[in-house]
Amino acid sequence: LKTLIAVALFAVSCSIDKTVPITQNSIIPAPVSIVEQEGSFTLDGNTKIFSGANASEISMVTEYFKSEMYTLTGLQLGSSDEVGANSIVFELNSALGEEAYTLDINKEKVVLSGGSPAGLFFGVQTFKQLVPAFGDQKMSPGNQYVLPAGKIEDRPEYAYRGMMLDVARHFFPVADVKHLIDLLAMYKINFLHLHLSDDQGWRIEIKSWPLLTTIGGSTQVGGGPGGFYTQEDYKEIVKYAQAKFITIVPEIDMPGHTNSALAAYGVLNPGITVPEEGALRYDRSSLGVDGEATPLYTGTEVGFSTLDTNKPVTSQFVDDVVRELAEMTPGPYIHIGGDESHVTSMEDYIPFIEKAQDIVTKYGKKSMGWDEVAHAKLLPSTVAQYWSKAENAVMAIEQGSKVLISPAVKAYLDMKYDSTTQIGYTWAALIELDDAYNWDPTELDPQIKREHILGVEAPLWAETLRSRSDMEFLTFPRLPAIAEIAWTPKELRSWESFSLRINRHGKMWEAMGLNFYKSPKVNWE
Ligand code: TNX
Repeated sequence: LKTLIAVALFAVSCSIDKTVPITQNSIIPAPVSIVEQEGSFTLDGNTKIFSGANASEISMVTEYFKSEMYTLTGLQLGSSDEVGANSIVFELNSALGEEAYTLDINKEKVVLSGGSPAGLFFGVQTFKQLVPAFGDQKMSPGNQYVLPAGKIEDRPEYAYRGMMLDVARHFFPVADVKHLIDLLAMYKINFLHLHLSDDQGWRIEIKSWPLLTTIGGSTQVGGGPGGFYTQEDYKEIVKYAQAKFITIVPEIDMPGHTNSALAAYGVLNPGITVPEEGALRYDRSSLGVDGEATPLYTGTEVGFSTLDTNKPVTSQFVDDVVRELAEMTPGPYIHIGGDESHVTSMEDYIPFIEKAQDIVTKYGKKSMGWDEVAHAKLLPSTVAQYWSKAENAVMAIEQGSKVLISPAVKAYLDMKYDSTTQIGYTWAALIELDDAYNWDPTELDPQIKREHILGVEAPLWAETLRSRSDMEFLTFPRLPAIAEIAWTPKELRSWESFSLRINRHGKMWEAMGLNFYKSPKVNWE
């Protein structure tokens, strides 16, 4: 009889409060610590935001929170200047690390504390994932959402959690980049690296070298019209990303991967009239190794182009490009590329990289480069991006540099999921969702240790991409897997848990109309 009563009571209590305990959440990336508290918090039309003494400093986050809540639930939350029942309190707590936050949800109120506005922003991402809504609600002040009570303490494992988008092989307009930024913010990604130049296209306006974009930006892989960002466009992207606590890392790939620059300013192409004679300060006919004219390139080979590293005009070119880029980039890094310079001799490559690094320093920035740059003498502030060779990463570490971890075999978003994937490459690996999840930056090479690692970045190369929808398909659900590797300490990660949590994200992506890969490794029902 006792058991019967217990079962009956349990059934009654379940029907009253159907909230799943907070420990059974679907938060990605998984937070560092979660403890249950009794009861639940009801978010409704009367819930008020309180941001006390720091109101103006954190208004960017509270305003963002309100607009996100509106999209998610249809509720238009107001503010209050006192903490009453049914409040969400936002506060800064300098005892927490900059990107750390705590989220305390109890019956009466929610308290979100952040080490900085960035920490609060990441806490908002967590809160959003606890609201039982996918954004398809009708706006109604009567809507109610029950959140399980509990306390979350959270902070990122790595300072750099990034994605790279190749806008050179396929040009993505500003709206697509903003859309991607919105998606990255959900997973607490804080750097977006834009691969702004390659053989097939130059995508950023450089006012002192105008033909880079007018000629060099005029096509892309497959021969489409290409495109480029004006400096205003780029600043708009930077600003949009800043509002989501994402730093843009611009890359100009040099001295290889430069055919588009050479098509604009190589051996002078017959038929091209150089405009504005008065504006010309250098001999524009000679960035390349002399000999032949360099046509635009729309194929997908790599490693065939190089700047002539020995010409003074080349140094001037790098100086002008880096200066203009640094002027419109508030973030700390300029990426100088340096990969696959197969037609540059080592004796030319090394001094070129060192020179480029000096120019970046001169304009107040730190350099990033693909792992090959470790052949040069690196400054300790330079970051080497490990994509292919652990020995290069180790050479960088031995010089005192930090490494950014992007192994092609695990982190490349342009690899196919399996042999049937319609777009993408296979040269490094097939990368199923569990492959993208089941690895750790500290386990790639015994000489690459935790303290050498700045963070993790997932690059999306775009040779096989044609649209925003293609970009979404290769990025989701692998990007959340990489985001969890970068945010959540290794001992707290498990594929079994991730594969269950991702289900709810799939539902949300469906509601958003996102084109994601329904990996057979996950039960999406
Ligand atoms: C190698 S990764 C490249 C890129 C290609 C990519 C395609 C790297 C530093 N270089 O130029 O787009 O493979 O997967």
